[in-house]
Amino acid sequence: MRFSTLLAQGLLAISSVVSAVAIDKRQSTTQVYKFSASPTSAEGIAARSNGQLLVSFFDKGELWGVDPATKKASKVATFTDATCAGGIAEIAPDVFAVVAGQFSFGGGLKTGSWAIWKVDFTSGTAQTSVLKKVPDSGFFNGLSAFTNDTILIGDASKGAVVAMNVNTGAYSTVIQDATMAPPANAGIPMGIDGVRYFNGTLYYTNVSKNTFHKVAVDATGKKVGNIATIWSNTFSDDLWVGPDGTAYVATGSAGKIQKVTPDGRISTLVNISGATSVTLGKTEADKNTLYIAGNNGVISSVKV
Ligand SMILES: *[C@@H]1O[C@H](CO)[C@@H](O)[C@H](O)[C@H]1NC(C)=O
Ligand SMILES: *[C@@H]1O[C@H](CO)[C@@H](O)[C@H](O)[C@H]1NC(C)=O
Ligand SMILES: *[C@@H]1O[C@H](CO)[C@@H](O)[C@H](O)[C@H]1NC(C)=O
Ligand SMILES: CC(=O)N[C@H]1CO[C@H](CO)[C@@H](O)[C@@H]1O
Repeated sequence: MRFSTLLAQGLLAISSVVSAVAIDKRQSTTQVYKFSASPTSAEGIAARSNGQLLVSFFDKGELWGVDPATKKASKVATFTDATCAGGIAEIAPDVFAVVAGQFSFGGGLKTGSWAIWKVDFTSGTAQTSVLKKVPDSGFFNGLSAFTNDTILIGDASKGAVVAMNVNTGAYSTVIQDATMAPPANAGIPMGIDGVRYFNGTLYYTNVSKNTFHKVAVDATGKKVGNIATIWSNTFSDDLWVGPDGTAYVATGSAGKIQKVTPDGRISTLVNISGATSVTLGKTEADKNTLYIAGNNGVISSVKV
C-alpha cells in the first residue's frame, strides 16, 4: 500500500515534469493578415529587405504585398493570362521571380501556359515583366534562387527541375526523377512542389507522395550522388531553408510546420492548418520570425 502510494506519487511527479517540458515547447502563431475575398488561397511567400512580405495565390495570377507592421495588404502585380501563381524567389536585391500560369480546380491544367515573371522593386515602384514564357512547361510551381544568375524551377507534372538563366531566359531540365513525379492516381497532376536550394543541397517535397527529399547538386543544378528521403509519411508543400541550414516545411492538411536541423533532427515548430509556404524575415528585427502563408488566406507568424 505504502509502496504503491510512493510509486504513484513518483509517477505523478515524473509526468508533471514531462508535461511541463511539452507545454514549454508549445507555440502558437500570430495572424499578420487575412485574405478573405479574391484572391484567397495564398501559395507562395517571400520577404523583402524592407520588411514587407510578398504573397502569391493558387487561385489568381496575382502578387500582393503585406506589411506586417501596419497589417495592411495591396496588390503589387497582375500576371497576364495567368489564373494561378506559385513560388517566389529573390534573384537580385529587391528583384523577385514568380511562377505563374493556368490552372484552376474547375478548368484544370493548361500545359505550356507557365512563365517566370520578374517583379523589380529597385526603382521604388514594382516593375512587372515576363522573364520567360516556357512553351514546354507542364505545371510549374516551386521556385528557388540558385546561383547569382540562375533559378531552379519545379515542374510538378513532369516531375523535373528546370534551371533558368535570369538574364537570358535560357533554360534546361537538370533533374528528372521518380521522386519528383506525380503518382498516376494524383488528384491534380502535381509531384514536386516546394523547391529550395541551400549550400550545395536541393531540398524538395512531393505533394502527392507525402515525401520530403534532399540531394546534392553541382554548379549547373545536376544531381550529384543519391537522393535522400527525409520523410515519406507527411503531406508536404513548400519550404524555406534558413541561414544555418535548418529547413522549415509547410505541411498543409497535416496541420503543422516541421523543422529539420542540418543534422537531420525533425520536430514540430508549431501546429497550424492549411500552411502552403513559409519564409524567414529579412530584417534584423524579424530574421528569427517565420512567416506562414495558408490556403485559407491567413498569413501568420511564429518565432523560430
Ligand atoms: C501540436 O499538437 C500536438 C497534438 O495536440 C501536441 O502534442 C504538440 O505538443 C503540439 N506541438 C506544438 C509545437 O505546439
Ligand atoms: C554573387 O553575388 C554576390 C553579391 O552580389 C557577390 O558577392 C558574389 O561574388 C557573386 N558571385 C558570383 C559567382 O558572381
Ligand atoms: C555548407 O556546406 C559545407 C560543406 O558541407 C559545410 O562545411 C558548411 O558548414 C555549410 N554551411 C552552412 C551555413 O550550412
Ligand atoms: C497517391 C500516392 O501516391 N500516395 C502515396 C503517398 O505517399 C505514400 C508514402 O510515400 C505512398 O505509400 C502512397 O502511395
